[in-house]
Formats: sequence, structure tokens, C-alpha cells
Amino acid sequence: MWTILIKDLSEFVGKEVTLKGWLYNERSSGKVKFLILRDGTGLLQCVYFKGNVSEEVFELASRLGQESSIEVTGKVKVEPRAPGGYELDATGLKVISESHDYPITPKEHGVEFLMDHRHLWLRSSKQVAILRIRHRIVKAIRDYFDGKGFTLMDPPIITPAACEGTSTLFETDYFDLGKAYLTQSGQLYAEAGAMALGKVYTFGPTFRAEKSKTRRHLTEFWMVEPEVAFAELNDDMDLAEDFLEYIVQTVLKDKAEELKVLERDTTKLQNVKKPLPRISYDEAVEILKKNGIEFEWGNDLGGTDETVVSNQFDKPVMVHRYPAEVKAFYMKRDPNNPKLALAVDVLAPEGYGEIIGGSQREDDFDLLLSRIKEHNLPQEAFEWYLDLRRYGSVPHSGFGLGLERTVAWICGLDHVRETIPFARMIYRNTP
Ligand code: NSS
Repeated sequence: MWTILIKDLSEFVGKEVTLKGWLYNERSSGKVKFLILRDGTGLLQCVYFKGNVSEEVFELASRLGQESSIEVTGKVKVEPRAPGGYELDATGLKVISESHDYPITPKEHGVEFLMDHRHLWLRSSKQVAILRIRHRIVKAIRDYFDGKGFTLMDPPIITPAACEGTSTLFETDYFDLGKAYLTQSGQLYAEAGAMALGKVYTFGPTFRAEKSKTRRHLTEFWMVEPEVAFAELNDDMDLAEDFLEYIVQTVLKDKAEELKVLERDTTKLQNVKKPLPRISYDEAVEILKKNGIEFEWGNDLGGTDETVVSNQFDKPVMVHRYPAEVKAFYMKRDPNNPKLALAVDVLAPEGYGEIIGGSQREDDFDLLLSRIKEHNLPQEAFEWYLDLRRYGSVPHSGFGLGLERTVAWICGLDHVRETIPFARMIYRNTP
């Protein structure tokens, strides 16, 4: 007799096995009791016939509450109608810990209730599928960059200054050194890394004190940021499209089961192959105007604008060369039109909006210094960053991909709150 996992049942057909897990659901029909066991790897219907098991076992099977932790024993049978395709002709049942009045029942609950019980909600099949896909995406991201000669470099989380604008900084007191801030992006440190190692990527939590209460905003989210020395904007876009194709195609191949649990229609995801369309900001503005949207040149694209633009394409679209005014201080200006920044945003289809933001960086010392001043940033805190332009400056570029927005898009979820185990948002910092 073995203790095995539900995912491995196919190897044990006809054999007597023991499994450990939790009672996911149950139903009865007269002399038969069906217990649905979950063990984190799948679901298994365990069938207890009154005549085949001791009275004690049958009574226990009838009494246990949802999410009781249990050990079941029985013979594995093929049963195409059962979830997962197997069934346990059960004989034994032991309780590890009884559970009663589990707050999340198979009926519908409101999303705030579920978010309040996120620590338990994680156990449901859909949430398990999302977490598995998130894990696969994280691994695909690492595999991609590791396989292309990038070195993973971990930037600090406590930082002395803003990277992406001062309006979304989380501030904290830092001993005798005054204020410190939670990082908004590892980019500035990745730039130092690229000058040391050539190609690097950072991958970790980043923070934005976003006042936005939208389905795309978290205050704590994960971002992967490649940075490449001697790369210009076009190289950056080549990298972004190759990278996105790899991630999406890998998930489609390896996580088909989970996508099925989420009832994700994957037709549009199949399209995510290079080349991706590239349009300029000016062209995006034209598209907006043609679609009757009132949009003033010079503004950043809002959520609805992004949706209108991306709806014109059946793949993610790269929008490049934004007005410099609405972009970060470190972006290089377009030599052909200094009003524009050599920036690129990648907009996902199906209304998911911006998943990647990137740019070629300003590599000229004087220009960078004047940008720091224009943005009223404290020069002292950026002296180390200016050093990168003092000592062997080179053209370089990179981008940041938001993990949660990517998970939401690939899983087809309508809000990023379900893409991270414990979401942090403007109105939520628990559990
Ligand atoms: O602000 S970004 O557009 N760009 C940067 O932070 C650059 N420093 C990246 C770089 O070039 N190395 O953010 C990048 C991505 C963006 O496209 C979103 O996918 C995600 O990070 N992002 C967010 N996800 C969830 N919630 C919030 N608040 C959020 N902000 C950005």
C-alpha cells in the first residue's frame, strides 16, 4: 500500500492505495457516499458503499464537514465520468482533523467575502489553477532570460529615491538617514548591472502607492526587468516580442489542463507569435480619432484608449515613441523629434492593456542631469546613477513586464487581485 498523489493515479489502476488530503465536496445517494478528495494535485471521487465498509467508516463518511483533513484507502478504478478520470473504490477512512462550518461553500460568494477569506479561497480549484499558471509563467520568464545569457540580479527594495515618478512612492523612516522609499522598479540598479555584466534581469516585488482602484492596479506587484548594454529601442522591441511569444506558447503547451479549469478560450493566445505589430504613438492617436474618441495629443493613453487601440489587432501591439512629457525622466529622446521619448508600451489584447513598459535610456550625462533637475528629483540621490554616464556610458535599453497583469491576461481573469496569492490594493492589506 502506498501513499500517493492524485496526479499519479494512472500508475495505480487496480491497486490498493492510500491518499491524504482534504474533503472538497460530498454527496450521498442512499447506500452510497461520495467523498471528493483534493490533495493539491487534483480531485478524486472516493466511493463508499454501505455494504462494503464498516459501519464506523460509513458513519464517519456521512459526518465529516467540508475541508476536514483525511486519509482514504481503496482500489483505484478508471471512471471516465469522474473528475480526473479515476475513482477510488474506498474501504478505509481516517480523520486527521475534522472541520466544520467551512466558510466557503460550493455556492456563489461575493468577491469581497472571498478576498477576506483569501487564505482559504486559495484551496478552490480555480485558484489552484491560477497559482500553478503563475508559477509556470515565473519559471518561463527565468528560463527565457537564463537561456539567452542574462544574469539575474536582485536589486534593493529599500531605496533612496523615486524611479517612476514621485506621486506613487511608499515612504518610510530610515533611522538617522531620513526618508527611504519602497522601490517602484529595479531598473536603475539593472542599468548598473548591465554595465557590469552586459545583459541582466531583475525579478522581484515592486511597490506603487497607486491611488487607482482599477482591475489592473496593485500596490505591491512583481516585475521582471531585463536591461541590455549596447541595445537600442528596436532591439528592445525585438526582445519583448520574442520573450512574450515564449511565455505564452510555453503556458499553452504546459498548462492546458489549468487553462481548461479556468474555461479560458485560448484562440487569441495562440496568435501570440512574432512579429508583433509596432505602431507609433502618433498612429495610436489616429486610431483613437478614427474611433470617435476625443484625445488630445500629448496625453498618456488611458485604460479605455488602450483597449480601443489594441482591439484593432489580433495580437499584442507595441506602441512606441510617446510624448516625452508623460514618460519617466530616464528615457532617451528621439533624435528625429525631441518631443518624443524612445519608449515602448506593449498592450495586450482582449482589453488587458499595458503589460510591458520599456525604453532606450538617456546615456548622455548632461541631458540626464538636466532631466533630473526638470523633474525636481534630488540630484544627490542620483549621483551614483549619473556615474553610469560618467564612466563608459553606452546606449542601453530595457523593459519591465508586470507579472500579475500577464497572469490575468493569460488566465482570462477580470481583475489582478486573483493573480497573486495575497493581493495588496488601495483598500486592502489583509489577510
Ligand atoms: O511603470 S512601468 O511602465 N515601467 C517601469 O517601471 C520601468 N522602470 C520598466 C523598465 O523599463 N525596466 O511598469 C512596467 C509594468 C507595466 O507595464 C505593468 O505591467 C506593471 O509594470 N505595473 C503594474 N502592475 C500592477 N499594478 C501596478 N500598480 C502596476 N504598475 C505597473
